[in-house]
Amino acid sequence: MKIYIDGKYCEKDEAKISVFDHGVLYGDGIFEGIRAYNGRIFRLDDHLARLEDSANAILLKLPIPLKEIEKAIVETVRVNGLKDAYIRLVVTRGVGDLGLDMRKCKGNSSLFIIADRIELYPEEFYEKGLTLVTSTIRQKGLDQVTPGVKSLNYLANILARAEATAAGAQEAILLNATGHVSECSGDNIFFVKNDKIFTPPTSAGILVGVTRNVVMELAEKKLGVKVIERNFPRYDLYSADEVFLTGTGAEVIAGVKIDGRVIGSGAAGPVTKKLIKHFRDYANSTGTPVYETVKTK
Ligand code: PXG
Repeated sequence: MKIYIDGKYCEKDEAKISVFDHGVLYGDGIFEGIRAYNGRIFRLDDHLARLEDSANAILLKLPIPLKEIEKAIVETVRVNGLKDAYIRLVVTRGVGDLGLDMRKCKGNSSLFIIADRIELYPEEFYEKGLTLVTSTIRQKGLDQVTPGVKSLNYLANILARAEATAAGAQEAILLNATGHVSECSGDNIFFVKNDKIFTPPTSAGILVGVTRNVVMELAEKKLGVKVIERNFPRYDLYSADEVFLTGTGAEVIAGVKIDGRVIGSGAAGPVTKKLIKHFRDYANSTGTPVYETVKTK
């Protein structure tokens, strides 16, 4: 496996960064999780735009222009010979001293890109759905570093996921400070009630998922249903006809049991199944090509 670090490709064992990097010392940095399907990178522009927004929000200057980051992502998938891949891109503040002052990171920020095979939920989960629990951990408030920034501070999400695992569930739902549903530890959340689809608005404190946006588009275009963004308590999930999650890793997947309550039929429902199919068809038919060379006359 070849890993991109600041313009060079190294073998996995040699892919290392400094212990003085503020990404390690303080979680000072940002990341993106991106998929490639069948030799094409899915919604790369959306991921790059979110990366740029995250960088701007934390006063981080990207080490190279976005266009060059795009090239590096494509190249990293290419040198690893992957068609279907999970791409993890990280930008850290770079090397500094032991203080919090970001001005002490005198060099550039650091960029590394890993392209690997993807670990997915087994296919049967797309039929039978996931078990979810509500986490005791609250979503970060909007007056903190907004959950919209995909920062390297993922401890709350990791601990929420650990609560799910301890309860025999696959994902954890995070409520925000007002008790409304925000999102899951690594996925956005939707529910279906009486043929309407709902999802929390950005003001609930969510990462604005690339998959979330695609699914909202597909719901409107393919099912003729406009997704309603509004705040809701977890009781709306308990009484929903269907609940589903969206994320780069999971794509679209049902949540069929929440805090011990069975949701709808207890398996992936008709709307979720349609969206799973439309999403897969779309993901396999679009994206930035990794291998096709531009034809010149
Ligand atoms: N909320 C959170 C907190 C996330 O981390 C999403 C929503 C969905 O966003 P996208 O843009 O992926 O639709 C995420 C994304 C992993 C992994 O390794 C996690 C994510 C994405 C890819 C891989 O667990 N989370």
